[in-house]
Amino acid sequence: MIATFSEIERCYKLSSREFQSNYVEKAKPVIITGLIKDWSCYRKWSLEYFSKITPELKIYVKSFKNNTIQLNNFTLEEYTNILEKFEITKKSKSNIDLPPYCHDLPLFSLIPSLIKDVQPFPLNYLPEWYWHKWWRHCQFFLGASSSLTPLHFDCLLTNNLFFQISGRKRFTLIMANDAEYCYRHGWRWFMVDPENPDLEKYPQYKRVNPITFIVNPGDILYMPPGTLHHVRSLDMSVSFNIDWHTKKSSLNSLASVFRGMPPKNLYYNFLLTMGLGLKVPQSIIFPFYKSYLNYVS
Ligand SMILES: O=C(O)CCC(=O)C(=O)O
Ligand SMILES: [Fe+2]
Repeated sequence: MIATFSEIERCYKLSSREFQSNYVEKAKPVIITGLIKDWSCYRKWSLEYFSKITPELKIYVKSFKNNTIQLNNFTLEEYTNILEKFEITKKSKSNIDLPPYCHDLPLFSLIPSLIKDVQPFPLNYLPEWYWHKWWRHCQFFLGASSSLTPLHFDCLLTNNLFFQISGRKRFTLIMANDAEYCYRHGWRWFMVDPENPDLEKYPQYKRVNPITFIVNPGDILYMPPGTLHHVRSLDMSVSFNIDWHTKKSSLNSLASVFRGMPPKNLYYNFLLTMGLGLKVPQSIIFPFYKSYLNYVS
């Protein structure tokens, strides 16, 4: 079956059964509202708060330029100062350079005291295999207003639950079966810019049905495996995600070796399949898997 959707659904407090049967099994994206409104992180988390707890924490940040990713290192304090200065300067000056983006940082492992700020966590949306120390699989995104993640799919072809904590983001989603019209480069990036598509250069993009919408603080966005996404921050923003397989998606991901998935990704997917399919516990898999959390691809 070919899935095309013209808009994103917004559902208030989905039960885990509805989530599985109406969205995960149908590979249909959805925004879940109302479920995490009592988390204490909304009151507490700001870039300043993170930086005050661990000013010396060394982080890496990314700049997406000309289809490459440049990496830089800062302390958390240095980085938050850069963002603050940017937001102030931006009010009076239009042509200032966008700061780099702190993108895919496993912050719960680096600052474990943050885990208590996202309780109760909707574990029943995830396969039981992930319940043990689920937070180890989360990646954070901290960045300035206007930050951009160019069009891509998540590199292990996992499901993605994305939690927006502060600031808004504009997402454009393209379903996996339209990827062939988006001009892939490398394994998971795409040449087309959905905000300003160049149809002379990329004429096949006319066939695509993108969905664009805004994700607000307190929203959870679900993206099925292989969904292309382009993400523009509209404000200074804090978000995190958890990427996860079902047994079925882990097996599908292994088959992607025939579609160009790099051997390293295959290795990580093999480990996850051992966990989800053969029930090898996290305590055995995770030591081999954990380098994935710092894998830039
Ligand atoms: O929020 C962003 O800028 C990117 C999010 C993303 O690509 C993801 O969650 O996989
Ligand atoms: Fe992504």
